[in-house]
Amino acid sequence: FGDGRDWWFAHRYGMFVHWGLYSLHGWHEQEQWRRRVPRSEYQKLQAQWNPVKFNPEAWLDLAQEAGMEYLCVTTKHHDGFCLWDTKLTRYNTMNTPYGKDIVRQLADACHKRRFPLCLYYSIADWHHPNYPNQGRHHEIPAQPEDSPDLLAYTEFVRGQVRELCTQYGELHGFWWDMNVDLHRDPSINALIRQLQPKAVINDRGYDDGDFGTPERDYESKVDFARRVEACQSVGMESWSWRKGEDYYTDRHLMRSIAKFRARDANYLLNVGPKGDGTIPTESAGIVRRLGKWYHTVREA
Ligand code: JFZ
Repeated sequence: FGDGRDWWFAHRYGMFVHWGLYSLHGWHEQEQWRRRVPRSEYQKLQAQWNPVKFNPEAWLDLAQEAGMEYLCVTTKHHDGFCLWDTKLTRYNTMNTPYGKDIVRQLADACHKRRFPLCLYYSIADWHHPNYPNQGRHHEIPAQPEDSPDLLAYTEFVRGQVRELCTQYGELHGFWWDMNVDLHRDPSINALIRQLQPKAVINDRGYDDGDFGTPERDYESKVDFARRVEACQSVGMESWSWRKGEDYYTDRHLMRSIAKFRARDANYLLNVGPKGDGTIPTESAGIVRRLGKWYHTVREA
């Protein structure tokens, strides 16, 4: 890049975190859609959000122990629930029994130890009345109480991006997900670039961004002519914590990480904390064991 984003080439391995209301049930981050839970039902989870054991230092300790060099966390997944003190919707962590800003705590902890922080943000939104849900892939059916308006929704996204890029200090990345509409508005990435010059931006947003984001099933088709950041969950079924999850073997994950590292690509290994804020022992164990191996690879 030849600018502030170059940190990314020296930090190849990061921790991805999927965490939100869905973590309370421990099934899947797309529970609302996959189980066809009515919105009115699903949003009751807001009254149960109280992750009293959440400790950003513990997450970062684990990441650093494992040789990971940056963090990327879901500020808003498809369910629309926001983990920060947003003024643009009441569907956020402040209006819960917990009542505290998660992104604030993570950002403070990251800045204190100079650990790069990237923010995941889903454009698909199963809660916002302006998001034009039409029942396409990764969308719920149109809801009677909705007022679909893609341009109004885009302004909502812009406002949230502005909050995230101005209220939490330095960001090192913005990780878009699921622009189902393929609505293109390059001014949104331009805003991020203006406010956060060190932030790398992936290709799932409003333009092609800085790099491609292949997932496990797409490894063979990866276009390494582009810059790449692969992402992979430790669990086989879910990105968020799942009770009784089948975890990948260490060997499988090592091969995957090594494959991308050998191509000078970046890699996000994902864990899903439980509803109480702790990272499940199985996931933490995997991350730790891979870390022992990764330290030897990195030095080599
Ligand atoms: C998306 C989400 O739907 C999922 O819940 C998770 O957050 C994951 C990281 O991202 O799923 C995708 C998005 C894009 C592709 C595959 C799964 N893709 O481009 O291959």
